[in-house]
Amino acid sequence: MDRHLSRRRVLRLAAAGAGVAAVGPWFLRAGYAQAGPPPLEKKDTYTVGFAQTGSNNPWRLAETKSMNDEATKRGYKLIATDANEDTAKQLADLDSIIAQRPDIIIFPPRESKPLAPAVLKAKAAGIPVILIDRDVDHSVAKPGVDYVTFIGSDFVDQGRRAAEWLIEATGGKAKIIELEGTTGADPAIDRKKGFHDLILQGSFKGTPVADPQPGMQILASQTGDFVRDKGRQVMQTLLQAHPDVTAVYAHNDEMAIGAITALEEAGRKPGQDVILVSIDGENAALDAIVEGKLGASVESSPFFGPISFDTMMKYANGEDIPDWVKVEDRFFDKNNAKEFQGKQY
Ligand code: GYE
Repeated sequence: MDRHLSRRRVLRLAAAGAGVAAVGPWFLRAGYAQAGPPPLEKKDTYTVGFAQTGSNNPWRLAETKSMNDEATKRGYKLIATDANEDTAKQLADLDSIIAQRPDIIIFPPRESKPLAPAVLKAKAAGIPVILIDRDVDHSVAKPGVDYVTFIGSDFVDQGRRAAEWLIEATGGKAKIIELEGTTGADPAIDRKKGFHDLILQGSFKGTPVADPQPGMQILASQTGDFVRDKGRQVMQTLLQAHPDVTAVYAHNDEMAIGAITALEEAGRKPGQDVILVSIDGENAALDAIVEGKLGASVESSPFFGPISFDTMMKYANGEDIPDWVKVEDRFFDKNNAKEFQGKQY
């Protein structure tokens, strides 16, 4: 056997080889209990399970459309569900998808810990899983072992980039309100981490990258659930407790736009006396940047259709898939927002 084959590839080849001689579910075959994710057969067409978390913001809608469009383009059948931003419903949706036995399941886990067992369930049913846009807790389910891969952004890095921009824009002096994403969601955990590391410790992933920032103070952090109106409401409340706020870090654009409304309703001038930075890069955010109300937005792309199906095909072809298929993100601020205005989602 070629020593240069990776362990994962060896396991996958072993599992595939076992299919020729043995009968019964692949995961029960002797010696393959430790094998990686269930294999995916090469076929002309596929049935793909897609369990969306919800449809309450433009980002989610753009992602769903991207998955639908790509499935249609390739002539694949999509079994799609929408959990209405309810973690228990997403678990139930996945149970029902598993029962329909699709060839593969591709989904964004709403929360990283509660959804990890669903990945193990799919594996036990012999259905490979690709996670997109949010990851699960690796202490429960592991990429390359329990599921094929995680396709998505580096959320810690997004938080770092937002912090770097804010330090620069405020000259290292700011009183910050942080509007967090959905509690327990991978991007909310990591976007907080990347930002806090840089602001509070002057370090990134354990390595010093900037001077400690004694002038940057985080006044309060609270979840706005990645939703515009919740962002507005939370900002309204936090503004009363912290009228001295001079900056807002929102984990997504929708909450930043909600915060802009709350600030304006309170007679404040977003972009002037309160500087805002957020993440995603949706059309409404580009408009707000051009209007001078939002300072910058770190991109987090929702267009997972093409990359999901390409990765799935590579897996079916027996190619090596890294544990993390990283999506590279651009950065939008007043220097380039006009150029992308109306071209996003
Ligand atoms: O930033 C946010 C959405 O999981 C990366 O979820 C995604 C995030 C995205 O609701 O707008």
